[in-house]
Amino acid sequence: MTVFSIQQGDITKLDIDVIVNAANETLLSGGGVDGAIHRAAGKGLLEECRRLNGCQTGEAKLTRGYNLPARYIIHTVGPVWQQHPPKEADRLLLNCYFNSLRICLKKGLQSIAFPCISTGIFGFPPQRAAQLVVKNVIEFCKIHPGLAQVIFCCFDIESKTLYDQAFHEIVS
Ligand code: AR6
Repeated sequence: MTVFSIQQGDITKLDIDVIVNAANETLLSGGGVDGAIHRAAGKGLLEECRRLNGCQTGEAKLTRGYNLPARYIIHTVGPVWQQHPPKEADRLLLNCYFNSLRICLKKGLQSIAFPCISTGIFGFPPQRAAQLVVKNVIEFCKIHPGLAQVIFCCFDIESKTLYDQAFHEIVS
């Protein structure tokens, strides 16, 4: 059975098998959580990312964690909210989560932490994302057992409140 938790804080500090990066299609670093992960992981990460030839929206790619406490990083690219009809943006956002979880299952990685993908610079409405993500990630893990722990790592208190609400709506 998978244990889910919602935490507030900096994802780069988590000592866990995998943290997920909300990257862009170049995988060559940017601002937000992407910049924080590259700063904390060190130069080796950018060198490995250069060899990956980018990543399409909704897809996900694995690298080592370098100087992070996390052993691995999964880089995924969320949708830019303004560039898609809402239902298509939902589908692409969920692909980021599902493809990241699939990599963990395939590699036997037990614990993963996600940031609130696309809800910063990429402009996806945070409440819509929280409700969509919590419901569908829980469902995915029921259908595909094998992960021990999934953390939703919220940077700010507003995101954490939205995730707490979404979680309670589902379990109540
Ligand atoms: N730990 C956890 N969450 C964080 C951290 C952190 N250290 N820093 C920020 N967040 P964003 P996006 C939260 O903008 O919307 C980059 O330039 C943040 O508060 O990082 O997917 C990439 O290269 C927000 O809730 O990612 C892309 O070009 C969430 O992480 C673009 O931004 C996502 O915000 C991706 O935009």
